[in-house]
Amino acid sequence: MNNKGISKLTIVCISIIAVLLVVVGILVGYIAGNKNSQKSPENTTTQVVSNDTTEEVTEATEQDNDTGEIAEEETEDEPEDKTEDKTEATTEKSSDDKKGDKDNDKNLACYVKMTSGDHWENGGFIVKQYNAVIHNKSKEDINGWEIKINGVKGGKLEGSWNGKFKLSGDTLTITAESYNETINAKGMVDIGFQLKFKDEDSFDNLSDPVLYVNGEEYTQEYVKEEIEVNAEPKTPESYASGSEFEKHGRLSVKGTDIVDKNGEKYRLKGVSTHGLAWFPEYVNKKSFETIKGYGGNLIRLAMYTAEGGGYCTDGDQDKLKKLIDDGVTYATELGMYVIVDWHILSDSNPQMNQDEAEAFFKEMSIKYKDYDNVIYEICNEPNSGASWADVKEYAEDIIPVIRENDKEAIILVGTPTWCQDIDEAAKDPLTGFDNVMYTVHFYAATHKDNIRDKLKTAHDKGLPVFISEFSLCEASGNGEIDYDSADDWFDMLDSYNISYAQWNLANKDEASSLINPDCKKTDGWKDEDLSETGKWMKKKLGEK
Ligand code: IDC
Repeated sequence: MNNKGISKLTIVCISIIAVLLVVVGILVGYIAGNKNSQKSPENTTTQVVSNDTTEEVTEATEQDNDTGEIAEEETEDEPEDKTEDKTEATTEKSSDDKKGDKDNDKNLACYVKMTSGDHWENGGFIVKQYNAVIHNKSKEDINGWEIKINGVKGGKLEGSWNGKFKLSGDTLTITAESYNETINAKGMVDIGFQLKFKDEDSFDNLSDPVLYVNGEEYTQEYVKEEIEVNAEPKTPESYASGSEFEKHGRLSVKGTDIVDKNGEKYRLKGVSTHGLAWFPEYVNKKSFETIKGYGGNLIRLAMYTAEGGGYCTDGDQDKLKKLIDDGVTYATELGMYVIVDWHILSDSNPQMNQDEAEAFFKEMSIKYKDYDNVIYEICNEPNSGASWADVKEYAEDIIPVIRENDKEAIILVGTPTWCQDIDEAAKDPLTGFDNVMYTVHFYAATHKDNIRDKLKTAHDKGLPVFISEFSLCEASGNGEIDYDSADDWFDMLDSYNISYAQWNLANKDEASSLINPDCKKTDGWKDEDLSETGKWMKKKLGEK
């Protein structure tokens, strides 16, 4: 072979190698591209499906969240059509986070909302707990209800409560017990059960629950109640000179703290009225002035929505609103802060009277938008079947109603189980709103370390907490007083700078009432006029 021949061969060989390199390069790029696309939310979705508590799955979920973020970042550099795909997939993902939660049609006047809770292994089965709440948003009582859930094939009932359960073939049928046959207008019925399957995927086959009334599938549409709101903005006359309000002005929320107009940490402390309909005589300027004299800077106006004379039941709405207006005026003139409290209680889920709540807060926020001392408490104590998901949904509707008028006021949101489950809110707080706080309520003789632990968890996670109601006695509002437990509570509240209002400014014959039952004075109380809890309140408000 001559030199020329060798060089020709070399050129051919080099060319072949070059072509091969290019092909390999393209292939590697393609595979890598495919690998990256595995981070896309589409795949993420599949991971979330196994919404488990095992370590492995927790990891998957976390990874998931990360991936969600990555996916969003990637989106920016991608062609438009792909971006659209990803947005859709992300939406899918977030609804998939609620996997296990099933509703029948929420546009119905009466519907079932089914949520799944914990699950665990037992004797080769996986057991999952479900909660099904029938919400009757209509104005009529519902009788003879029945729920059917399909896709239960291969499943077994492990436990159930508040209903009669029959599992036959593919279908689980739930009918009423004698005590919950009637679902009152605006009421709810709360049912629970545990299902078990051999494998986890089977849970995914469960259908949405279907509600039947008197043997017929329920189809009545929910018609939103349009409530006329007549409100004019009011202008505060004056705030007492030298008052707390004059010094601290409009408050806002920063981290876990309330801060004043200068950005300094601030703390509200005061009392809550009893139900405005029951003890209206304590809504007077001198009464509030007496609390101010003890060192208080806050009055909470508690307006029951369902109990006797309640705003949404048989109450005189104009009279109740007049009491609120008087209360706001007196507090303002005295330079105190004032909470307008939508005091749900036996109407355990704020969604029951949501239309009225929207109209009410629309009116309040139009009226008091120029009052920098007004705070809105959008639901006192969700309880019974009301989950944090329900409360959150409600808050996401009500807060914008207030914000439309009052851009900055502090808004207090109740938490499930009579304002004990603050940890639930901390797991999934509201997003996109400023100046929102979450409430904890305690009755020192009943609620102790277990609730304080929840408060600590929430505080550690950075959740701003407000104690809009507490007393030293039992949860009934009566019974034993536990000073030691109250001290334990206040050690925590003091160290976290948590604001509070003590229940209740009235002379009812119950331990939580701050005035002695035989004292008829509605202001200017001397020590002998105050109950045991009243004396404690005076001392506490006087502390620096
Ligand atoms: C109680 C009152 C009592 C009244 C009752 C009505 O103290 O006089 O008859 O309500 O149901 C709460 C509630 C608050 C309760 C209080 C004491 O927010 O309305 O007031 N409490 O039971 N949560 C925990 C305790």
